Amino acid sequence: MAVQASELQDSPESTTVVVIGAGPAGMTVATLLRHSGIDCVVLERRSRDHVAQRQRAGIVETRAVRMFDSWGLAERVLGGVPYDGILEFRVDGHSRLVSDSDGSEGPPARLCPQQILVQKLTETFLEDGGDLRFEAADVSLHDLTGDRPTVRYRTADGTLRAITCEFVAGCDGDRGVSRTAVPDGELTAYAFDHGIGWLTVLADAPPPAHPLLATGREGFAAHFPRGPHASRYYLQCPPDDDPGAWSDGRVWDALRTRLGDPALVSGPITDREIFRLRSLVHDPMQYGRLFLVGDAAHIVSPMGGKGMNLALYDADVLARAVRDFVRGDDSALRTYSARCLRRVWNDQEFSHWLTRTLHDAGDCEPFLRHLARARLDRLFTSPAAAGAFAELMTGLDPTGEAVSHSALSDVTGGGGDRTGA
Ligand code: RFL
Repeated sequence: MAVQASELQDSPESTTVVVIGAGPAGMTVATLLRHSGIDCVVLERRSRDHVAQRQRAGIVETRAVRMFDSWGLAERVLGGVPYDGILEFRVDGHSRLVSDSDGSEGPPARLCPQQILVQKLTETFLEDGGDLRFEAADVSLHDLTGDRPTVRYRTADGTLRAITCEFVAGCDGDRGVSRTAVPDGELTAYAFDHGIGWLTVLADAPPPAHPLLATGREGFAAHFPRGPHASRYYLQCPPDDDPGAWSDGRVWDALRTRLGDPALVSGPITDREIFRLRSLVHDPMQYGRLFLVGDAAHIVSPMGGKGMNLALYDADVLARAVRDFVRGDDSALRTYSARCLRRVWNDQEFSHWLTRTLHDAGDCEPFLRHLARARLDRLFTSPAAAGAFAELMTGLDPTGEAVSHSALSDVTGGGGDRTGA
C-alpha cells in the first residue's frame, strides 16, 4: 500500500539519486555513482540474504568486464574465473566449437554467477560508505516530472520515510513498482512470446568443459557452469508443462539423450522451474526524472545470455550520464533511452536469432530445420559469420555508441521522445 504524505512523521531526507532495487542493475548504478562521489540511496524490498542468493545468469560478457575495468572496479566487483570464450554446439551429438575471441586487447569475459556479482557489488558499495536499505516496503514514486521527485517507503519496523532527489533509477525488475508509476500511454510495450518453454534445473554436478548448447530431434538442451561444482541445465519443453512431471530420473535421462552424452555425471538437483521464453521492450526507458534500468525496461529470452549484461550496460550509461549532469552537462541524460534501446534491440535480435536457430534445428518442420542447420553450418565454416557471432557474444559490437539528435529525450518534461515507438 502506498505511503501517504500525511502519514510521514519526519521531514524528507534528500539525496541525488534514489535507486530502487538491489539486483545487478541497481547495485551497478549505485556502486558507480558512489565511486564518482555522487550521493544515492538504494531501497530494496527483500532481505540482504535473499538478494545475495538469487541464482540466474552465469557469464559477465567481455564488454561488461571491460566496463567495470574502465571504472577501476573489475577486481573488486567480479568474482569467478576468466572465460576462454569457447562455446560448444552439439548438433545431433556431433560437437563443434566456436570461439568468441576477436583478438582485441583487454580482459576477457568472466564465469561469474549473478549472485556472486551482486554480493561483490553490495560489499563494494557498503565498504565505500554507501546507503543501502533492505526490506523497504510499499515503495512509491511521486512528482517524477517535477524538479525534485520524492520516493516514499516503509522501513522494516513500520516507520514511514520519504526521500527527495534529483533522479530515480528504477532498477526493480519486471515486476517492480517503478514502471507502474508511469502514467498509461507514456510507454509503448513491445512484447513477444516465443511459444517455447524451458525446464531449468540447478544441480550440484560438474560443470561442462565449455558452455554447451545442443540440438537434435529430441529438442534443445544446454549445460552451463555455475561455479566449480555446480551447473545450470535447460531442456526445451511445452510452455505450460508441469515441473512436477519432471522427476530427477527423467531430467537426467533427457539431458543424456539430448546432450549426446550417456556418461553425463548427475548430482543433487537444488532448484527446478519451467518458464516461457518471452521478450519485452518498453520504449522510452525514461519518464521525466525516472530512468528505467535493466529488467524494469526490458526482458530478453535467456538464449545468448544477454539479460543481466544489458542491465549492466544500462547502469553504466546512466551512471556516466548522472556524473556528467552533476558536472553541468545534461546531454548524456537526454540520450539515455535512445542509446540503451539501440543495444537492447540489437541484443533482442541476437537472442531471437539464436533461439530460432537452435530450436528450429531440432524437431521442427523439415523446411525450417534445413534453414536452421544451414545457419549453424555457416557459423562453423565462414570466418565472417563466426566473427559477427563473436562480436555479438562478447557485446563488443559498436551498436549503441552513436545516437542521432532526433532521438533526444527531455529529462524534465514527461514521456520524452517517442522515436521508434
Ligand atoms: P532483478 O535481478 O530482477 O533485480 C530487481 C531487484 O529489485 C527488487 N525489487 C524491489 N525493490 C524495492 N521495491 C520494490 N517494489 C521492488 N520490486 C522488486 C527485487 O527484489 C530485486 O532485488 O533485475 P535487474 O537488476 O534488472 O537484473 C536483471 C537480471 O536479473 C536478468 O536480466 C537476468 O537474470 C536474466 N538471465 C540471464 N541474463 C544473462 O545475462 N545471462 C544468463 O545466462 C541469464 N540466465 C536469466 C537467466 C534469467 C532467468 N530467469 C529469471 C528466467 C536464467 C534464468 C532462469
